[in-house]
Amino acid sequence: MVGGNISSEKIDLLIYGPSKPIVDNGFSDQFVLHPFETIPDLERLTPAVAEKIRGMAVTYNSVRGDSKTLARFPKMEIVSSFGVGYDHIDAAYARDHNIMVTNTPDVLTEEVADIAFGLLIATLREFIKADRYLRSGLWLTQNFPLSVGSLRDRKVGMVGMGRIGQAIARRLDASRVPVVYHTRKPADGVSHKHYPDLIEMAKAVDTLIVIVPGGPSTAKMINADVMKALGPRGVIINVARGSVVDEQALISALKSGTILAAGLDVFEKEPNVPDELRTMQNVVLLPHIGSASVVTRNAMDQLVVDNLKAWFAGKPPLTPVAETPAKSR
Ligand code: NAP
Ligand code: 8YV
Repeated sequence: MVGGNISSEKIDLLIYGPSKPIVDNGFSDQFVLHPFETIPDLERLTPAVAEKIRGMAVTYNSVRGDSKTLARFPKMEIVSSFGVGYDHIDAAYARDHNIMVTNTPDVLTEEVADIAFGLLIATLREFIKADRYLRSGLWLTQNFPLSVGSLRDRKVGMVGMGRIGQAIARRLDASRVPVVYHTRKPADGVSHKHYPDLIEMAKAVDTLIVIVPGGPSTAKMINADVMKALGPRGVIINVARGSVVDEQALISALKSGTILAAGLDVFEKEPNVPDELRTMQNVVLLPHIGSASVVTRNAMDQLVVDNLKAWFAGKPPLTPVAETPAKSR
């Protein structure tokens, strides 16, 4: 089925999260926008306004569409969320309460794959250490030591082989790096070897690139046993969610030499990153920048707007999440 009824009545939207020009300026005067930037801000929302809200744009995952939040809006029809990952939205609650949820897939796929591939090379070839070495003047005294890591002798196990996983695999294929993958079921149209068992795959490779959704089904799936199976040449690249890797187990494994190195774009309690990680030399740390270019973030913001506009024009949403397919309403 399709979106909300079209009428001359004004449509009240909650804009929840940081202000974004594309969102703030993206709606005609048929819409009334109610901006609330932070979780404490939302506490100031009056029941009289909450009663009128029919749609919600979640502009960043620093705010949450959990069941308690969604329950405040009796007339809510659609939550249009920023980001392909939507572990900050209670999609099961939304489904059970006839609320459509949309996300922003595809428009960020290649950008995130670039970051994953770049992070892998930066970790193996020690870009950050080499940059610091040059700046400190040490190159004047001797050459930078050869990197232990190289893409040339690696075999990569992808944890997740969806849109972004496949885009990363394409980059690895072009670089002649052998790739296998673990998911719950084999991915359609993917010719790489599938491992239904993560530990078995970790034993067979020396590098893991993690790109699965967050949430309960993947929580801490990269645990101490997986790290042990990966072994002392092991490298872990996490561009998925911090929740997917057991951060304490990772710190121990990096310290003890159970694995060699890690490249991380995401962390358990962002933006807080444990001091132990921040002081380690065998990690490359990025502040969750997988999709963070102007061009890609603009495309994501636009899709947040376009999903709401399609819905309130009586059309199917452009990118509904799996829990609330367009036909479910
Ligand atoms: P997608 O197309 O839905 O792919 C998800 C992949 O994960 C599928 O291959 C899926 O296969 C697999 N998967 C899901 N649950 C699993 C489980 N319990 N065990 C093993 N494999 C599982 O999603 P996408 O567009 O590639 O995005 C993936 C995730 O990347 C997002 O959800 C988000 O968390 C993260 N992300 C991060 C950034 C960043 O800035 N760092 C940017 C964008 C996205 P099966 O269903 O067969 O298991
Ligand atoms: C965003 C992401 O930075 O799309 C995702 O799942 O992790 C990133 O693109 C994040 O969603 C910010 O809200």
